[in-house]
Amino acid sequence: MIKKNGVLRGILDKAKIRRPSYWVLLDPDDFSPAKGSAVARKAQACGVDALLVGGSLLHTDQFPRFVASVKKAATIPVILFPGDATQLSGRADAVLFLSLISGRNPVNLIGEHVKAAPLIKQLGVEPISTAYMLVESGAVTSVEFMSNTRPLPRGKPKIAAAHALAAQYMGMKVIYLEAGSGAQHPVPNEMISMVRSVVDIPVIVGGGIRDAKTAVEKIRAGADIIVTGNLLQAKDGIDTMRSIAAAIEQCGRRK
Ligand code: 1GP
Repeated sequence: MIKKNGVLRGILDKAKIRRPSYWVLLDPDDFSPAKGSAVARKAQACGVDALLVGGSLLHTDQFPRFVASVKKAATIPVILFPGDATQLSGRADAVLFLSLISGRNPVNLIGEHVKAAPLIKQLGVEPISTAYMLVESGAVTSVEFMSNTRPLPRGKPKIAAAHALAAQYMGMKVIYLEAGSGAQHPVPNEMISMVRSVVDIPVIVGGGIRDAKTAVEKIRAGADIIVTGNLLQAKDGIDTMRSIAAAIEQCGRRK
């Protein structure tokens, strides 16, 4: 049973004892609501700790139904990962209240938030203030294009660390280092380490992670939570997800 407004507490408690987690992103454009239940069940059976739902640009009009069917099938937290203020549902346990702090586009820094806030209150979903930082990853990603922002240069970890520290000082609760879905290169280890060394809040890392070895590297560099998305649809994706979950669990036990 997931405690009402208890998702952030759970994330902070795990991070405090350096127990890493594995989250999987479900894009509602990739599956029908009915298929969403099946996929959620499969992911949970792999040992995934939470499910994210959302996308930079959605074509489907089935978002609320998709969230409802994922929530019905899963006992792990279902967390919204919205590309904009239209991607909300009262059925989820929490919503990453994302401010795209790597960019300078006011729409993604505060604009969508003003539209979303009253709805989030009405829906009763737990908002988790998240410093979302897009990192250069080899090619233009959907987030980069849709947000009309420039990602952080991957060879400049100090710039990333300064952003993360500013976010912590502004009161944000988690950092999300994002290479973008389908990224050619994941977020560099050096950048994760430098961000980790300046902030006390949990660090989520996603984009372009396709195997357990890479996931473990990111955890060792300082990530608290690893996110994969596309893997779900890859050949052998479920097996890979199972091995990532096991490797991440193992990292936690060694600490
Ligand atoms: C979530 O964007 C990621 O942060 C998901 O990326 O689809 O490349 O795993 P992938």
